[in-house]
Amino acid sequence: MKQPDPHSATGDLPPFLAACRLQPAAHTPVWIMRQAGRYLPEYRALRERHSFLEMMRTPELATEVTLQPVRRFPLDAAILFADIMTPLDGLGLGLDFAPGPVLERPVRSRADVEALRWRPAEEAVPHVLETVRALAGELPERTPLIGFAGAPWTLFCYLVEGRGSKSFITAKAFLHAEPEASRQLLELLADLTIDYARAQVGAGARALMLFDSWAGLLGPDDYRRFALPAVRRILEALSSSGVPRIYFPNQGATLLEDVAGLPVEVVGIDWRLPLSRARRVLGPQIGVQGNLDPAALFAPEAALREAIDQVLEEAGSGPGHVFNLGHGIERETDPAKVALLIDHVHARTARRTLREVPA
Ligand code: 1CP
Repeated sequence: MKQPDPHSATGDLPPFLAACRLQPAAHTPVWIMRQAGRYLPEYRALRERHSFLEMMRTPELATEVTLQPVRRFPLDAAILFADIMTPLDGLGLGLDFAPGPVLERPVRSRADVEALRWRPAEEAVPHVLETVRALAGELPERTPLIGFAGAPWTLFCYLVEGRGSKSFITAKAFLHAEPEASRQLLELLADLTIDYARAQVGAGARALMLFDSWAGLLGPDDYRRFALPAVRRILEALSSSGVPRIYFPNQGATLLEDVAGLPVEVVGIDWRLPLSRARRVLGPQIGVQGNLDPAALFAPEAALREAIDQVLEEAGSGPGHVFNLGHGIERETDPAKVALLIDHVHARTARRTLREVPA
């Protein structure tokens, strides 16, 4: 397992890791949720010849797709090309993508929960760890690899619903009809995720992100009863991993008081909540990641620059901001706008946090 970075005392950390540690960085680091994907012509070209599952399961292809955006843009981090459902491939529920996750045999009863057995990542998804090892060898030192997993509640949504949904009403109904079996399933998903995340760090991931895309479907009481304990257990278990932990409770503005109590370095904020307000709730010990509305990338250049400046202004001049979109990039986005975004953030924030140069 990786030790904490020996350069942390010298200010020589890559900007992404420095920001995650709330240390001054040479510039505000940028990466983009879903940065490897269909808005890139080189992704679409590969995707014409291979299914999404095939791309994820083949280390050469998954490595290539992870590197595509990093070659094209001066991004400050890479994110493993996989899906939140990938580690659940080993549960034998008949996982496919069309294009979102679809399960042949969703979990619909207490008996279904009790029948579930998970295997360690090294056995169930060795190809993912092989991809992480390949990437750790190929990526430049200044471009750390982010490993990731789905948070238990978000995985629960797909496992019980069996596919994507706006309301995930089957999954939410199961929480209320079978609270004990639900808790048991969330616990199992936490155990599996701890193993999967540790394995990614062991293979060379230098940060870990937990995607709780459907956190905002729960009111604060249900979030506290069901989703939060499983997230807390994962984050606590990963405290010894030596890498920064990022938690993204999507549409979680009303949950942030609870999130503020988690053992986490950075919280991802969706585009609905200004970063200054998130910072006030989270306090000075937690960094923020986000949160440009992905729709801003469709604005004319001048308006896009203004929207970026607005996010930087909201983030404030202190350390602990990782620039990102407030959710995944849209497929119709022009890659030239992504280049503009990254250059603009880098130019506007260059050394500002180190020497307080006036803008
Ligand atoms: O057909 C294709 O080309 C596949 C489309 C696709 C891609 C490119 C899917 C199916 N997943 C991915 C990759 C992916 N998914 C990454 C790779 C790294 C990156 O570049 O960011 C990551 C981190 C994810 C995470 C993911 N998958 C989340 C959490 C983030 C979020 O957007 O909230 C969720 C909810 C999923 C489920 C999923 N997988 C794929 C789709 C289209 C979806 C969403 C389905 C739905 O809306 O319910």
